[in-house]
Amino acid sequence: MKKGAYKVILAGVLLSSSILAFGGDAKKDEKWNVIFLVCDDMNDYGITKTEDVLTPNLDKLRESSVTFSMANCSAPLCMPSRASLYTGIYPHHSGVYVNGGDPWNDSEALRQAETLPELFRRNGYYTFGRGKVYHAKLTDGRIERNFDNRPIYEGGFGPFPDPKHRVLSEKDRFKKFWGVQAFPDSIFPDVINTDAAIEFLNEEHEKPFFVTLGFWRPHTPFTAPQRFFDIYDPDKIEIPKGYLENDLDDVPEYGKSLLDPFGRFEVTGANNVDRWKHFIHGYYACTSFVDWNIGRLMDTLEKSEYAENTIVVIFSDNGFHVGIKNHWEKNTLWNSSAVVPLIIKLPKSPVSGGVVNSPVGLIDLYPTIVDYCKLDSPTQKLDGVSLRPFLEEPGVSWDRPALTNLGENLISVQSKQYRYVMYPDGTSELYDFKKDPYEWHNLAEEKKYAPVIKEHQKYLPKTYMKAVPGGRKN
Ligand SMILES: [Ca+2]
Ligand SMILES: [Ca+2]
Repeated sequence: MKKGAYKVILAGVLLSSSILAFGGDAKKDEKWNVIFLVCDDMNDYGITKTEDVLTPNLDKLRESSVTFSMANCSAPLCMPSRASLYTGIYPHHSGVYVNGGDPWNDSEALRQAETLPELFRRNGYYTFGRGKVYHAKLTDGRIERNFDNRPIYEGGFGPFPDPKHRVLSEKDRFKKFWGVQAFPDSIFPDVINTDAAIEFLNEEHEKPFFVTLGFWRPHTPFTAPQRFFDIYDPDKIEIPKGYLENDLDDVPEYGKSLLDPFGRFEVTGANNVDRWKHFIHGYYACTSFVDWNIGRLMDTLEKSEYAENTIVVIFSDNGFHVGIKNHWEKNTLWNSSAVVPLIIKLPKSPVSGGVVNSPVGLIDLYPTIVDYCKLDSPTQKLDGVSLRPFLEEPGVSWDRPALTNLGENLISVQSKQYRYVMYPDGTSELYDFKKDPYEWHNLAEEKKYAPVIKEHQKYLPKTYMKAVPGGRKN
């Protein structure tokens, strides 16, 4: 046999064994490890608008992963989004719609639910948690039920900028969260926590593991090491393409009432374009800083003994406005807040590099992981569905829309072509984002779209769990 022919046959054998291994069928007793990386307030710029935001490590990772371009959070704020995705329960079933309060005590659904780390532990896994995972404080004893490792160093949003680097506004009661400044690597919680996860991957583990690492960036303040600012030319930073001066003219009053609660856009936006660009520069730097930390961890994984039996899931808890619709941050039901990056890497997947353009939800992560890791079912009913069909065929036909919820009757439904937003006072919005990607033209009042709206209303919850007490708007 010619040497070349042997190579071809060998490649064929390797390929078929790879396909067998995919899905966990090759070695009956082998269990996948799982790494869950949750970013805070990272919008989809890093995965779909790479010409503006530099994320070389995510770009590289995407070549061996499946990327979801229309993944929606269940709630566009840290606490409810995380409570939902780590329990697999929609906000309208838990009553946890916004930040604030004591959700792990006051929501019966959360109290009784098994979180994903708790389920992994029950299934014989070692669970490792670092950084910002849940946002809300867990009830006593629950940390012990979630994680085996100690310490579970959290870290916080710091380092905070000096006053002269902050936005000064009387309305901005969270001044410390808002500013741009460079600091050395060593004082960033994201560096410390990533280092700990790297150390974990370099160790030998007898049990399969579930690692969840929560980054504090790119959430404000936009502090990062200097080199991440330096990769951008400040003169080339543009205001977002999706910004339209009179965009709010066709937004109902209720929608406007959700905007800019602290006057941040007022002092950094259209009235002061230089400052606006300065803050966008900070957001990009922080996104690249997270990308660098993800890259360090992925390089370690690749060189480790776990490279071929570890599932990696990377996502953000919510999106982020950088001025679109005169708004900074999240807390809205439009694409900027609701759509998040989502990347899933399955070892040896034959569809690596694929992109899914159907709407899915972070609500689907829990059932996806249960499916792939063959875990015993959790005690609660899961509201999502496994994303396995996409991970086997990214272009598979899919009719299930994605829900994003901010309160009782305050919800959006994203289908393949439209986003329907409903407010509690009965007003609404409808956007055809295939024709209008920045959601500029509200079609809800146009008669010919009444059937489209009716179709989307079918997916709205019939009832909403009463909100837990103590919630706040932002
Ligand atoms: Ca967040
Ligand atoms: Ca508009």
